[in-house]
Amino acid sequence: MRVFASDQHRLHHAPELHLGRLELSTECPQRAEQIREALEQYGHQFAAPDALDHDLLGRVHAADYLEFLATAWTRWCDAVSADAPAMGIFWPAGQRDALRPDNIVGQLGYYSLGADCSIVAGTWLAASASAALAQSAADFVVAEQKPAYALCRPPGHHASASQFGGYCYLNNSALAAQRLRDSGYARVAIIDLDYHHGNGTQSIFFARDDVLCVSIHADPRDEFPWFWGHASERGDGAGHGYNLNLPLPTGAGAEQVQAALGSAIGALQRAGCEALVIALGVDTYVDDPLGTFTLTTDDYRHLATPLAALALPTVIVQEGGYAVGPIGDNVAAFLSPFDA
Ligand code: SP5
Ligand code: ZN
Repeated sequence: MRVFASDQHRLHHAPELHLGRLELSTECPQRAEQIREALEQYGHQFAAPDALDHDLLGRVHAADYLEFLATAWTRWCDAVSADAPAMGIFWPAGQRDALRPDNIVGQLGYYSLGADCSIVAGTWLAASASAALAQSAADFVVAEQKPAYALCRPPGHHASASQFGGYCYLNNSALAAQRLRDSGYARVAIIDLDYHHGNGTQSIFFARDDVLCVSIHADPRDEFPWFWGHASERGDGAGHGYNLNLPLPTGAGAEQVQAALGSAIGALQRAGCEALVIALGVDTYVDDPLGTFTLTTDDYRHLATPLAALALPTVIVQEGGYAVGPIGDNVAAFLSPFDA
């Protein structure tokens, strides 16, 4: 399998507010290093990304949000301190049409989902490089008609058009799907297998019928992102019917995930999707420190088998997964049916 990877992710490791304490995030550089080492050992072919296409970024994210992300760290250093991460502390909460404040402290709340991640000196460079990997993997799939894997870090599926959160800044999976659309595939599916609901991806495509979004995840009544991911969220206007949430109870095992994946594939086929993005989180692993699902390494191979059998142009984008030791074996197991 062609793997797109970059060292730029090392520039980003940001603190998160966890149960009342500021800690260095679980979303750490070793995650990507472990995946890279494992995939090298399994003989996958690595490639560097092309330059990020800023037109593509602007088709998924709001221009004012991109400007904010690119300049937030410098503005925070000027206004506050270079010794503390830039993070939100106030949110507009119930104020639906809140005006954007001018001050960086207010804007951090305006442009974020919560305080489980923050912005540090290298965040924008790392997030842009991560996005470039997704774009490059999509371009490879279009050109070569073979699957590709983007070793994205930071992840992306919690980032909406104009908010970061959930360790995500730019929505890599959405960028890959938009790239496939712009390359001529009339309808693209995103199947999100991360333990957490892909709220950002859902929101980006919620009113559109050209990108089907399906997410299999822990029920938001019990898990982050708390307010999105219910089965009742089906899409708006033209997009109605093109968003499908398949929440599972905490503690769910491979059989439940596999059954939900069967429903996801059915939806993809009914919608006539011509290309596929898989948002691959392996935080569904039995020993994941954030998740409660019980998947084993072998289960990832079984999960990927029916997806590979679709034989669609497929981009696999790395999302979460926090059991650092086995993360590479889990990703490699998922990729293996695509090379068969
Ligand atoms: C991409 C992805 O999987 N994002 C998940 C974001 C979840 N953040 C909220 C849960 C925070 C749990 N923090 C645990 C810190 C332990 N050191
Ligand atoms: Zn996750």
